[in-house]
This record gives sequence, structure tokens and C-alpha cells, in this order.
Amino acid sequence: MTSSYSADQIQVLEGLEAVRKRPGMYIGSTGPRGLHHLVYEAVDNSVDEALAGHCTNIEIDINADGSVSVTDDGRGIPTGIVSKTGKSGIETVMTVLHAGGKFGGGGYKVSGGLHGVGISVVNALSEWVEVTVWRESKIHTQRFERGVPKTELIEKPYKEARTGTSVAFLPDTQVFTTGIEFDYTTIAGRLRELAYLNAGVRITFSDHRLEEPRIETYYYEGGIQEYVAYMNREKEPLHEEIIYVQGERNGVQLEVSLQWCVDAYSDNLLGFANNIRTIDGGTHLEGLKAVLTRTMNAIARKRNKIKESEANLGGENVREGLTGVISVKVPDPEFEGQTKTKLGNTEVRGIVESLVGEVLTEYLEFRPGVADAILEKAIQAFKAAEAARRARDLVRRKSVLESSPLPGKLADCSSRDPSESEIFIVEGDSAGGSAKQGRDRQFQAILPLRGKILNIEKTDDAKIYKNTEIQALITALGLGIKGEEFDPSGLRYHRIVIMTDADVDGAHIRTLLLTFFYRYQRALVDQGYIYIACPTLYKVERGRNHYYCYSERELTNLVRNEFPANANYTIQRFKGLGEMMPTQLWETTMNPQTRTLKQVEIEDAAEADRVFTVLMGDRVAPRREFIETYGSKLNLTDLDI
Ligand code: 0RA
Repeated sequence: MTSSYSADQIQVLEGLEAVRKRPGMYIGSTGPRGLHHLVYEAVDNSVDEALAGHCTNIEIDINADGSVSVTDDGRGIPTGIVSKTGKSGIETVMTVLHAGGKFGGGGYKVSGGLHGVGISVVNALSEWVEVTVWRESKIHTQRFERGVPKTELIEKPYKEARTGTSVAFLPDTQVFTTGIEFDYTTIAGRLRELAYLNAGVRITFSDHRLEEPRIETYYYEGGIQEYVAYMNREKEPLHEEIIYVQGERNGVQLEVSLQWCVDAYSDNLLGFANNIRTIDGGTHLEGLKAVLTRTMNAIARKRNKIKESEANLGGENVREGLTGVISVKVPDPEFEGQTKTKLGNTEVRGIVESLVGEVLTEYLEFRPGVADAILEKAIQAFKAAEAARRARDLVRRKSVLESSPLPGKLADCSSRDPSESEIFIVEGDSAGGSAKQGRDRQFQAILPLRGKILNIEKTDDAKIYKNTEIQALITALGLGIKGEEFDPSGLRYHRIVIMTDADVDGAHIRTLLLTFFYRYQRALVDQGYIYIACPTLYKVERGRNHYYCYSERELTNLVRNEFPANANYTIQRFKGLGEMMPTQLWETTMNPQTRTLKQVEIEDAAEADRVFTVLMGDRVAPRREFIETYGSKLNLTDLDI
């Protein structure tokens, strides 16, 4: 029979031969994904018929033999001869690549399958296909095997007033290397999605491979509005009514539905183009995001939710907690990217922006409560993002801190060996002066602090870093970022000595510094780097001898036990470190041979934590309670340490 083939027919056969030779080019793969594409391709043809307004029911059956039938109640594939191919419409649709949209009612093929290949590809890759068309009171059937017609188009009278198409096919085991078994859940998922995307189309799915067939129907009158409601079913909506936009411009059909939720923080926007899920996004999603940001900022300013001087809300702030579906139907879709799941048509962006912008603005103008609820959520998201950004900046500043010059008021030691170096943190400039003159500059550094340092317990991180005294501390000591893992190699001194006056103010400053070390870099305390200097309270002179006493008791003991009863002596009480001569300060407080240093230890970490919070935190009541309970048993110094 080969000799009777027309040129057209030869082309047709070559077309389907090409599909069989390189199936991956047409259906993506010859694995399970490609196998399931056959079903979707067949269903898409019926969905197109539904979208053209001619079909309301689509039935998908996995038959007992593993074949699949897709049946609709549309107009039925035309049966008359197509002049271009010289064959019936049915045979043309089944054997000519991309024949789907080339003849008939002039409408475009919207669904088009992932690769827009048409049902002839299903035919090419199936062991057999049987097409049944009910049309003009007749039933038409034709059988194909591996793309080749095996029967003529057979027509018989049909009494019932039925129209429609049924395509049954058994995938070719020669093509699908991983088998031809269909997965119920995979198909069900796609069919449900299609039902949501095409409101009013009833899709019935049955699996007859089981003794008891499994049958499910997907039918959503509300379309993508119901889709959003379904996705948000477990969440608390910020506004009851789902926002819905529908329109058409320049042949592009658009549908959008949106609902924000209270407790959701990420955005969940699904994009579809011609019923295909555009996983990689594209111009429709870009347009939607842009118009959402622009519209919500415009409303925010109009409703005085953000002031003139303030920055715009970011897109991701506006979309926080948003669930949305955008579905566009484009006459000539361009799918881009590796997986062809990104919509490329540039005209779509502007169409989405203008249609959604108009409708959303008006919708929210009439529902100020909804507008405010969405804006409030977005503003909260904005603030949270700001806080997060600040925190990140602080981390970035780490390098700035590390490389920033040592504070001018630091009198550093000559040694560069941290293990032998010590730093005295001194209260006030005058004490600082004495300490600088009295120290052994080889291994002792002095950092005078002006006034009281910030209470870190009551301050957010941003303020901590802005404080000049704390900046000086951080850079002088070579500390890292607050709370980050402690790196002792950066530490410039292995003895950090707090040297404050032996009075109430001195005790307070000491407490503030301890709180700082404990909260900023707890390891400094835990690993024993922190010391407290014990300045002398009294100088006792008797003849050519002098003595230093660190407490009242020491003074009493000295005078009572060491001196004869009639001894002449003078007692000098130091009010502050600044009153001491540099040599006195050295001898009494700084000279490793004669001084007393207390190393700060934390015995009960949890308790220490609580005490710092109670004593240095914001809440007055627990602090009062603590002092009332323990105050009488402790002296102020104990309390402060
Ligand atoms: C081309 C033209 C017409 C309908 C169809 C194709 C059609 C194809 C499929 C595939 C599965 N179901 C289908 N339903 C319809 C329009 C024919 C006319 O104008 O009557």
C-alpha cells in the first residue's frame, strides 16, 4: 500500500516517527513523568473544549487492562474531510503533530499540555489508541497502533442525543522504559488542580484496576477562589472574603484570588499559565507582585499608615501571610527555562498590573477594614525585617569592630602577648590618670570609662553597639559579636580587671560591667578572664612605716593587734581611686606582688542568669522582692557581684 501514500501522508508518518524516535523531546522523559503526560495531554484537549464553552463533564478512567480513557461531552472531534490533509478530522487530529489548534472553531488551544504537543503525540507513543466520537446522531470509531491507523473511520447510527469524544490509549512498553503503570495519586492531584483552575468543569476520575473501582469527582464552582480557601483551610484568615480579580485584555485572560492569613509568615503564590503550573514564575507573577506592592503602598500612604518620610513597604512585607493563585490564559504562550515552567510573554506583566491594580484598589477602598488589617500585618512584617536587618548589620560590623582603631583613651601595654597582659577598666578620668602613671606599662593597659556604662540588660542590641563606652570596651578587649561563639584568640588581655571605687557608685559601675561581660560574652566570665581589683580603703602611717587596709575590719585588727596601745599613727581614708597617688595605686591595687584580685566565678549559672535579670532588668517588682528577701543578709557588694 506504500505506493498509494500522498506526499502529505508521508510527512505525517515522518512526523510521528520523529516522536517515536525522540519521545523525550515531546513529553520530557520516557519515565513516569512522561508516561503521565500522556494522560494530561489527552485531558487538556477536553479541557480546551470545556473552556470553549462546549463541554462540562470530563471523565478519566484507568481501565482494568491499564489503559486510560478520557471522555468528554463536547462537540466531538470533527469527522469530515480536512482539505489540507485529505483525511477526516479525527485522523488528522490523531496523526498530525500540533494539529490541535489548526482547524475548527478558530479558538486557541489554551491548555496545550506542558509541551503543547497535541494528542497525536499520545497516539505516536501508544501501543494502541481507540477514538470514539459521538456527533450528528452517529458514533464514529477508529483504531490506531503506534500512530498508524489500523481501521478506517467506522460510523454507525447513534440514537441518543449525545455528543463528545473519547480517547482510549495504552502506552507503548517499547517507549516507556520504566513501565506503563499509572499512579492514582499523581493523576488525581493534577485533575483536582485542573478542576480548581477551570471553574464549573466537572472532572470524574475512576480507577478500575481494583475489584472495587475508586471514583472521585472534582468540581469547583468557585474555581481558584475555592483553591485558595482549600489551601488556607487550616489557617486563620485576616479577612473572610477571598479577593478575586477576573478580566481580559488583548486576548489574555486573567484570574487572581488572594487571601491573607493571620498566623502565616511566608507567602504562598501559585502561578499558572494556560493551566500549567509555572514553577519558575514568569511575567504574570512578576506583574502580580509588582502591583500588590505598589497598590498596598499607595493605600498605606492614603490611609496614613506610613508617613511621608518613611520608606515603602517591601514586596515581601506586603506578601507575608498571603495565599494566592494567579491563572492566565495566553494565546501564544512562551515557556522558558530548563523545565519550560516560566512564562516569558512580556505583554502579560502589564496586563496583570493594570487589571489587578484597578480592581484591588477599588475593592479595598470599599473595605477599609480589610485594607487596614492587611497593612497592619505588612507593617509588622516590615518592622520585623528591619530588626533582622539590623541584627545582620551588627554581624557585618564585626569586621569593622575588629579592624577599627583602638580607642584613643586606651593606654595600651607594650606587650603583645595576651597571656601576660592585663587591662584595668577604671572608673573616671582622674583615676585613669593615676592608674596610667602608676602601672607597669610593659604588661598593664588602662582603659578609663567615663561615667556609668549602659545597662545591657535593658538595651536592645542596636543601642549597645552605638554606645561609645561599650564600643571602646569591645575594641580594646578584642571581643567579637554579642552572643557569638567566644574566640579567645581575639582577646587582647587574659586578665580583665574591673577597678572601681570602693563606694556605692563604684559598686554600681562594677555591676554594670559584670552584667555587660555576662550577657555580651558569657565565656569571658566562665573561663575566668574577669577579675575585680580590691582598692585600698585606708592608709595607715606610723613613723616611717605605712600600711594599707582594704576593709574596716582589717583596719581595726591592725590597730588593735599590731600597734602598741599608745602608738602614734595616722589613718587616711581614700574616697576614690583618683585620690591616690600613682605609686599608692600601684602598691595597693595594681602590683601583682602586693595586690588582691578577686577572680569572678559563676557557681550556679541558672541562678546567676536569674539574678542578673532580676537585679538589672526592667521589672521592678521582682527586684524589690529579691532585695526584701536577701537584702538584709547581704551587703551591697555581695548583691552587686
Ligand atoms: C477541533 C475542532 C473542534 C473540536 C475539537 C477539535 C475537539 C477535539 C477534542 C479532543 C478531545 N475532545 C475534543 N473535543 C473537541 C470543533 C468542531 C466543531 O466546530 O464542531
